[in-house]
Amino acid sequence: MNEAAPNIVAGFDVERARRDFPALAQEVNGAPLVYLDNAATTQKPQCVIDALSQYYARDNSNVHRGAHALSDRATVAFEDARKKVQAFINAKSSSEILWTRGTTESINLVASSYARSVLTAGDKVLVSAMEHHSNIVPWQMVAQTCGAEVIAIPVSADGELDMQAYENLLDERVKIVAVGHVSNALGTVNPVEKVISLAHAAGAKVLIDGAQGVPHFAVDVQALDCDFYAFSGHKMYGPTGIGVLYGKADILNAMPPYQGGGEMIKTVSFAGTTYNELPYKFEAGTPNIGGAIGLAAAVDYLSGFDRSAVAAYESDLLAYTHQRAANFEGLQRVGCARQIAGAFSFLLAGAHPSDIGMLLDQQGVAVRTGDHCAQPIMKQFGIPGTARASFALYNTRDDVDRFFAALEKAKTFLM
Ligand code: C6P
Repeated sequence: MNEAAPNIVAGFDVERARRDFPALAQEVNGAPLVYLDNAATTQKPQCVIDALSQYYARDNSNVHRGAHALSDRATVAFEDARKKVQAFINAKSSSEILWTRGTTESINLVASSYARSVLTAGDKVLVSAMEHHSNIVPWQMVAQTCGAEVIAIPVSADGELDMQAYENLLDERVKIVAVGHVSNALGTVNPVEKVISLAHAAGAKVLIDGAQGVPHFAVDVQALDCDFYAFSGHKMYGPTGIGVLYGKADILNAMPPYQGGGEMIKTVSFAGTTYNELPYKFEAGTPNIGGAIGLAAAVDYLSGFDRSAVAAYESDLLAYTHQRAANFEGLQRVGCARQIAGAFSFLLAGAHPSDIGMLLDQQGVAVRTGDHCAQPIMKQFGIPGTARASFALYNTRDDVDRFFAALEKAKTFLM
């Protein structure tokens, strides 16, 4: 560890946390792994791996269906997981927690069901110019079918939402505002409380894409007063293939179902079908039972920490990264918003981001390169993409030092 590196910051013991993640203790290309691709997906703590393997080893069964002990056990664990997620984001009721495959499916659900039923020709959906494609394309697909428009809220050269332009865009034709809590490409933390209150004053509903928010700080959907909040299990130490859509009960109750099939119905006949109550109305087919149980283990894991201590630790790490970056010749930060979480996007003069990624990987340092599924903001900045180091609670100043040492070495090949 770097000499100045605090092992324990604000009551959070990072070395202890690192021991929970078996994947971190490996060498890649002959060097100890420095995993800085956490915005893509985080590593999993042993308790999540154990929850998954115990479920498949002992309790594997379908839920809400079987008349036997294993099905009862699986159903109890699956519904307990929903309650854990409810408490984790402080939703009013567990029926407001819908299981999905992840953020992408959560947003598609709202677009296909809610947006399709409310949008008419001339209506508008506002998204920010820094959104992930998952929070742009589903709205475009629906807007195309009904003559509505998807409009980008401008973003400054620093990567901040232009709140004045946003206020100017809000009129009675805006039915939906969809904004990321934290940008995966730039790390910008958006002022979502303000975004939500302004949208509500204009009569619009708000979806917050929390894919990069939930992993870094505590989220309270009632305090935010958002109408929908979407996130993925795999970016918050849980399994892939499981995610959450939170929605206010009155809105979800009024929405048509998303997919048809088993579980989402009350009665089926050729004369007509009636639908199940929340949350099952939106959960057609056999769900990802193991995934939900694994996600509950991740919720338990995160909840075992003082979340504000972890957030302070991560923000100290990012500040240290920015400090080192400022003294690194040829490095240009992409995204310099006043409030940043999780991600550090950058370019090296004269080097293509994918070459940076490859040269870092050869030294055991994992980062992501490319447009990060955020082509509109890359286009605005006039760049094809960036290299991105993204952080989780188990990263250290030593990781940051090794990252810059590897970057220094890469530079000798690139420039
Ligand atoms: N961002 C990244 O490396 P899914 O794939 O459904 O779990 O999440 C999609 C998604 C939606 N919104 C934001 C803000 C995201 O960051 C992501 C996923 C990954 O940045 C993969 S592109």
